[in-house]
Amino acid sequence: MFIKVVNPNTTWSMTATMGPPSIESHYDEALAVPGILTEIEKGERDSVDGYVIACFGDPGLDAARELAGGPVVGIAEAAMRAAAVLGRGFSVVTTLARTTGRAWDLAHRYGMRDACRGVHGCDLPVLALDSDPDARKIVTEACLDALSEDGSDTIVLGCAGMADLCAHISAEIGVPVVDGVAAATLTVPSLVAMGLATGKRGEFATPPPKRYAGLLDGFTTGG
Ligand code: 2AL
Repeated sequence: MFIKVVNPNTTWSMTATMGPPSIESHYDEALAVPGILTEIEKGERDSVDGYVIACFGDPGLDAARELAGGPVVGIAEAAMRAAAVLGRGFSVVTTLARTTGRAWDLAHRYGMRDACRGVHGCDLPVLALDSDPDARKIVTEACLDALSEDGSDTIVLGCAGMADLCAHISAEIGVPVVDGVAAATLTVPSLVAMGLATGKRGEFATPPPKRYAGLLDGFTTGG
């Protein structure tokens, strides 16, 4: 089984050549999508069985589902669905407050509006998760504040860059802490093992053949 984890920001990616260094605005998200779709296209040629989109805004998820034969799972969707079976309510703790609107949009989209009790920014830019020596402490405190403010049962970490903080935070705060990268990278092989993939008879069918020009020349579909 061959699962491809697409990291939409070029900072943590070993392969992407096109994309923003971090994703923390709608502009960043939009600019991340061409690089993601390029990686999915390449993955289809390499017979990849399924994909993870490893950015919490789940950028390009629907388009990736149209292109890929196998299942595609975003880390926000995987994390929210996992958290929803671990308790009645969860809180999302993410990077900058400006990204909370997108997380709420996704909670609505995934039918998680009731389970999602709050979305909290902790004023850390994505790249500061790596470089700020206080990052772990700041995120842990934001998780504790979120739990008491929202009365939630679990925490969802709202950035791929928080993955390596998960075990520590979980030990510190004593509630389940869901890292979407782990949730999605374990969900995709489960779906593949069950022989399941995106339903292709309607909305997620392969995009119709179309010639794209200019900047989008490389995205022409249908040979
Ligand atoms: C993210 C993420 O997961 N990766 C990235 O670059 N930005 N999400 C976020 N809310 O900051």
